[in-house]
Formats: sequence, structure tokens, C-alpha cells
Amino acid sequence: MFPNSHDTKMKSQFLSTKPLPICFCTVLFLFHLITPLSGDENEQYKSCGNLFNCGKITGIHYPFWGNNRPRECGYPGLKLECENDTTIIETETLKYRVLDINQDTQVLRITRMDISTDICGAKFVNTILDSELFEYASAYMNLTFHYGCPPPIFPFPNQFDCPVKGTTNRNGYVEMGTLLSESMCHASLVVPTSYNSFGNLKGLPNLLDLVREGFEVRCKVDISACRSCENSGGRCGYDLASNQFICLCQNQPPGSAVCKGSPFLTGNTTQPSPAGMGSSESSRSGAFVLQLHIISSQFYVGLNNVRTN
Ligand SMILES: *[C@@H]1O[C@H](CO)[C@@H](O)[C@H](O)[C@H]1NC(C)=O
Ligand SMILES: *[C@@H]1O[C@H](CO)[C@@H](O)[C@H](O)[C@H]1NC(C)=O
Ligand SMILES: CC(=O)N[C@H]1CO[C@H](CO)[C@@H](O)[C@@H]1O
Repeated sequence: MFPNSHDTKMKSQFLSTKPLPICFCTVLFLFHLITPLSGDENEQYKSCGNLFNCGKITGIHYPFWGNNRPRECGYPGLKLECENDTTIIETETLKYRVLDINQDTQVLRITRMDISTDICGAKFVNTILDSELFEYASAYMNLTFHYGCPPPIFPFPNQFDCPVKGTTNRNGYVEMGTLLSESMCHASLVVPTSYNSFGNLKGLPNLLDLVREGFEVRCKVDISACRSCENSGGRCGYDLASNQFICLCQNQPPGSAVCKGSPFLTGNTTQPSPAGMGSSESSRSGAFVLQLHIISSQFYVGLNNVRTN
């Protein structure tokens, strides 16, 4: 098996010890990598992996937070609440019922809580979007609700009756569009409705039903950095101290735009429980060590052949 020459035998024994230190170092290096960092560094990573679920709205993540998603997991102002399986988002002046969220397009269908719950419980404020956070996502049409109006001279469609503080007039009615002229009524408010659903209705629509169908807004918060972060295996968070997005990586200190990939992880974004993670990773690193063994023994054999020839 070994060459006869005493001389070459000694050489090969000398060479055979060479690949060993490489393997040893690799094992130490891998051991270090698969040992999780201790402490709170992964706390935010963990909690920002929670999804917001409420009634029919499920799987919601950055830039939204709320419920089991702490404040540092979403953009300020995009807090979602859950009440009786109803998702609610609140702005400075109004609460909105969230009917649908499409996280791919960042489009939300919302409706004012106040008027869609109780027409007489409406706050007399116009519906004005926070232009930093939202823009209209599709064509819409304003409806103007008038409250505390004098009795109409002729019957009016979409009339309603509500007591209003400060006047004995209880008549109310809904007008399409935004009223530009002075109204005879005590108060009025403007509510957007989806133009599409408006067009689909035949005859005189129940305008309050239109209000309940909501309107579409697009969240303007830029999530491109978040997408890159998630594609590198990270989770999206928000640094409340510096007021900016941060990429959270498992077992890595925050601060980089994307997570550092390790050569034996074939970068998939879904990372289950830390336990599952560890076991799959150690089996992968085991395979890697084995591969290295094969490579180094091939290297040894090759080298030996060169020497013996
Ligand atoms: C949730 O249900 C409770 C009890 O039925 C009720 O008092 C409350 O107004 C409801 N909230 C919403 C947002 O519907
Ligand atoms: C709807 O009403 C709002 C608030 O009164 C106004 O700012 C907006 O321009 C109106 N939009 C349309 C399409 O009339
Ligand atoms: C093994 C595995 O989980 N593969 C997934 C990696 O991620 C892509 C999408 O990003 C999935 O399509 C694969 O199934």
C-alpha cells in the first residue's frame, strides 16, 4: 500500500499531519457560529417576528405594530388595535375600522368608526388623511353629511334624523360631493367613499352603506429597506431613539442594512424556532466538516502522488 522507499514513507507521514490543523480550526469556528449570543440582543428580533392577527385580518407585520407586536416593531402612527375581532387604526382626529390590508401593495380599506357604527354618533370633522402616512389608493368620491338642518322644503333622499347639540333641528341629509356653499345646517362632515362601488349601484344608493364599504388608502411608508432585510433572513424593526428603520438579525448586533449570511446557510428568510434552527444548522455544519475532510484528504492524496512520482 505504501511505497517501499523508507524515505517517501517518512514524507507521507509528515504530510498526513498537515490537513489536521485546518479541520480543527474549522470545527472551532463553526462551534462559535452555532452558539447563540446570550442576552436581550435577540429579544426584539423575536418579538418583531410576531404577526398581527385580528378577525379576518391576519399575518400583518412591518410597518404595522400593535397587539403582540411591540412599538419597536413598526412605524410610529401605524398602530393597529383589535377589538371584538375588529381591526382599528387611530389617527389624531378619528378612529377607522380596517376592513382589509394588502401587505404586498400596502393598500388598506378603511372606514370611519364613528359614522359607520352610528350615524348620530359622528364626530363633526372632515375625513382628512395624514398625508405623511397615507394617500388615496384609488378613485373616490366625497359624501357630505349634514346635521341639524331645518326641515326640508321638499322630500330629500338619504334623510336621517339625529339630535344635535346646540340646535333643535334634527334633520340630516347626505349630499354627494363636497359642499362648497354655506349650508343651512348646524354641522357637516365629509366622508370619502370608493368610487367603484358607487358606480356599481343602480338607482338611489343607500349612501350610508357606501360609507361602510370604506375607501382605499395606500400606506406611504417606504418598505424597500425592510424587504431587503427580510430577504437576508432578518426582521424589520424601528429604532425609536434614532427614529428610523432597523434590520434585526438573529444572533447579530443591529446596525447593518441586511443580515450577514453565513456560507453554509442558503439564505431562506423563514427561520423557525431557535431550537429547530440550531439542529438544522449543526447538521449542515457537520456536512461541511465532512466535505472539508474529503477535500483535505484529496489534497493530501494528490500531494502525496506528486511527491511519490
Ligand atoms: C366590543 O364588544 C363589547 C361588548 O359586546 C362592546 O361593548 C364594544 O362596544 C364592542 N366594541 C367594538 C369596537 O365593537
Ligand atoms: C374630499 O373632501 C376633502 C375634505 O373636505 C377634500 O380635501 C378633498 O379634496 C375632497 N376630494 C374630492 C375628490 O372632492
Ligand atoms: C427550503 C425552503 O424553505 N425553501 C424556500 C426558500 O424561500 C423561497 C421563497 O423565498 C421558497 O419558495 C422556498 O420554498
